[in-house]
Amino acid sequence: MNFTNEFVEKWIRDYMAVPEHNTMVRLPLPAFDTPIVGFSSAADALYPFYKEHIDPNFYRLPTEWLEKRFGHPFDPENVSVISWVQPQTEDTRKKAAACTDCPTPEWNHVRLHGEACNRALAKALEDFFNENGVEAIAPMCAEDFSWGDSDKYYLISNWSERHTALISGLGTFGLCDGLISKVGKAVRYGSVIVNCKLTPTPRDYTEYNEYCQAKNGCTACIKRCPAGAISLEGGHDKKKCQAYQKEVIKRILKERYDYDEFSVCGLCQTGVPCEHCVPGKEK
Ligand code: B12
Ligand code: SF4
Ligand code: SF4
Repeated sequence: MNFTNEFVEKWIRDYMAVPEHNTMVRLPLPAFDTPIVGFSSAADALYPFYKEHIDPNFYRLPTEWLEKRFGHPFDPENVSVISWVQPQTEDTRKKAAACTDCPTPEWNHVRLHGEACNRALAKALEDFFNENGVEAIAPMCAEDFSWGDSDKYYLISNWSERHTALISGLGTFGLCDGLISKVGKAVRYGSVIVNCKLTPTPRDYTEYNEYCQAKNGCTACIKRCPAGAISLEGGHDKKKCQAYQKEVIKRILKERYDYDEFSVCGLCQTGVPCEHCVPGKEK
């Protein structure tokens, strides 16, 4: 079977259009809007660049993920990465944008149950390719996906969905560390590596942080962050961010909403010019 970008994109959209595949579970609402999809070749020079940049001893190339799973070598020229963006819904975004110290339980439902849907999509797509004779792996669902400590970047993982999305033409980083996609930053990402040729999505940027408007004086995410974890000089302070999510958000969600399933913040993703578009390119 020969696969095309259009086929894969439709497969992903159709999957997410099924209500049971796209749900906040705790509320009768979809977790995400329609996904957008990008593609890259494992032979793209940015993959080895990011392996070196993040941690050459820990970060894996697309072919290394396949080789570890299937136990034989793969030709990067024939391997592709399918990367997608799952946009938060307008309702979730608006409610979070109205918050100043802690997001809504809905935002946390998306982190917990929406992310479970996102991983289920990755697993379903991985299974679909494998069943059709194309070796595939979804790193975020793999037993050997892991986080690590890094002197340079504090927290890292052996497969970064944002760096993958950047390589796949979907967007560039913002001052707060979030990746600003074509449909903005209030999103989640996912990906699957497949042993077949798909056409890489052209990147309409050359700089890794091109869409971010900090260079033109935007400080919106700095103002949105209740933890003081974002600055023009230092970018994103992950330690402060993580501590705020684990301690303050956890306490407020319990006190305000009697909610204790999960505790993430993400306030820098809403109420900012890059929330649901590339800033300056709002449709
Ligand atoms: C660890 C982790 C965290 C950590 C650290 C985040 C981080 N920035 O690394 C903590 C706990 C703080 C965290 C918090 C959040 N997270 Co988180 N997290 C992850 C995870 C598991 C791994 C991230 C990782 O691998 N980082 C690797 C390091 C290297 O990334 P980095 O330091 O940011 O990279 C910088 C450099 O590479 C540099 N850079 C890039 N290119 C170049 C080129 C050159 C030349 C140079 C010089 C530099 C440079 O810029 C990057 C950004 O500053 C991913 C899932 C995944 N596997 O991808 C989700 C993920 C990043 N998180 C996500 C989300 C949504 C969040 C939260 C909003 C919480 C929430 N759910 O509401 C907050 C947002 C915090 C913020 N301001 O970004 C989303 C990203 C959404 C987005 N728009 O980008 C992800 C991708 C999960 C997903 N499936 O969608 N998270
Ligand atoms: S809010 Fe402004 S400074 Fe922050 S990431 Fe978005 S465009 Fe960049
Ligand atoms: S997730 Fe919250 S604490 Fe972390 S940088 Fe964004 S606004 Fe600040």
